[in-house]
Amino acid sequence: WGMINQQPGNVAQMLPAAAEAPVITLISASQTGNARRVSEQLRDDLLAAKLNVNLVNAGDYKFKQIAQEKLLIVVTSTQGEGEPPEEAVALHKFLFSKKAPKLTATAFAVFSLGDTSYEFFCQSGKDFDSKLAELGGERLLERVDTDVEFQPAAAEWRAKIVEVLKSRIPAETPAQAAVTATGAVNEIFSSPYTKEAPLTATLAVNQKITGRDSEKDVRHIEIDLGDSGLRYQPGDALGVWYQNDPALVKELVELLWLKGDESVTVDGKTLPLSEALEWHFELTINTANIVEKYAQITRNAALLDLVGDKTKLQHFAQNTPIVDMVRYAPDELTAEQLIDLLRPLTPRLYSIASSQAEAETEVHITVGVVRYDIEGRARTGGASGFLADRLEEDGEVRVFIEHNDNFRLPANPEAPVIMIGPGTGIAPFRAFMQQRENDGASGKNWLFFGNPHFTDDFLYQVEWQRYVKDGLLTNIDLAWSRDQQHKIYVQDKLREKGAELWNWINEGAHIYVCGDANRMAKDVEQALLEVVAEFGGMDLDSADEFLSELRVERRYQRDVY
Ligand code: 2AM
Repeated sequence: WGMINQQPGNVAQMLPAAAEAPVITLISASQTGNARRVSEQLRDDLLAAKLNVNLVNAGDYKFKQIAQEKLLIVVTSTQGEGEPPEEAVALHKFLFSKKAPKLTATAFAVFSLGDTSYEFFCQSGKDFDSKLAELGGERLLERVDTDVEFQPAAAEWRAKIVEVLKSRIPAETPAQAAVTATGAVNEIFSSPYTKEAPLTATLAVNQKITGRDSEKDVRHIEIDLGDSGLRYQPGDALGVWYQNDPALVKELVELLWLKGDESVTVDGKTLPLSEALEWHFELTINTANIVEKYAQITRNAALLDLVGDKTKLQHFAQNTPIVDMVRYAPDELTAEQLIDLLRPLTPRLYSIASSQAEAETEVHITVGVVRYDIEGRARTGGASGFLADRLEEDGEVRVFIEHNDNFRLPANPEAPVIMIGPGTGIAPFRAFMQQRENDGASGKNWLFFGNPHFTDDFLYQVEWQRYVKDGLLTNIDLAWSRDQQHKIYVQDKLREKGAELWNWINEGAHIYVCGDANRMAKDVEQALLEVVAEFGGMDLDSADEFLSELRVERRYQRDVY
């Protein structure tokens, strides 16, 4: 490739015949579907340019052969504290391990999706980009890091990378390109409803399922899909578009000495400011970027001070909703200035808590309502507040299905299933059990659940008890963290039951973890490692490899957030 670089005019002559032209491998590493959408668009662009491309999900990618790649594109998002999306964890681990090969024959490029409200913005993209270079790969194009509004930057980057790749390989006949591509793409059954064109559904049930004395407000929400024909599978998530609280919009508008009836333009449409704020902009989550922009507009001394200190700035942004930042440093803004400051509203994804085998035209979700207090003012999460407090029965809500092939029941109905889901992490396991009951799946099932108190926080208690009674749920282990002096968590239960867990794993069990990514999922993984090490008679490094193998075999799957 080095030689070809220096003689771009001779590329066609120096390469083998078109049929053997290097295939572009396009790895899609997606958490919420956005990276997947960008990857599909890029695949279509490459096909249109008559280039031979193989689009593969990170979880399906045979990464041990990565050194054989000639042209490698990675489109990745980031989750939690700078981690790669779940499906790319094994690939990421491999590249950062001692086993990573030299990539002297590989030219690569990385496109990175992220969210500036997180401290480790786009870290996964940065990791892949720097690691591929460090291993000897040649960077074809500079990486781009994007915020939630990624589409314009993605379109620009796609156009650039297509040009770069065109200059690298001679175009093939369209037929050849198409064959390779269709073979590689596993199209999910398509639905007319998407993130951009959601289904208007209605709220059927909104029931608080935590007790009166609980510190938490968790809702069981049932949404009626009507005769839409919308289909989903256990493991999928429901995307929910929401309306910001009109009272919050009013508060914000008044603090900025605006009226709310000013005309603004959003996506080419003119509408009143208040309506734009209610439906089109993120109002609940603040970011360092927004604080910085607001500091520049207002020239507020205290805010400008923060801008000089990244840690303090991040801390302030994370703990001060936009409206409270404005209250802290009030100013007069034009409607245009306010709109420019904000990020577009994005839908929230909730793990689906029902199986269609049972819920039919309904979809159920388990929503932990975000409620907190800033200087005596009650604040609620955007989507959870909308679902719990503002959406009336039969009220309209726009939804879509986000398919998640990285969280699926075993294909084999006899395989044992281990489910670890404290808090609202219980949701997909309710769907799993409904499905397994409907399928008459004979495999054993084991649930690990935890929450603060038995009396107030045992989500779906009656259902679990019935499953135990009917023999569908073989084992249930409960960790009530605050029902005794010392904390007990699901990972403690895992350690306690280590010997039996190891037996289940040897019998081919699939392990699923759902819930909090930052603390729970990490602590649970550590406990699993220790169990594997102790009862499998391995050191921790071998246990780590064992768990990676399980991941690759789809026997260790996580849906963590
Ligand atoms: P705590 O809030 O009493 O500490 C669901 O949120 C449950 O998960 C709660 O019981 C909560 O306990 C618990 N939890 C908090 N941190 C955890 C961790 N690191 N690992 C596992 N469970 C945790």
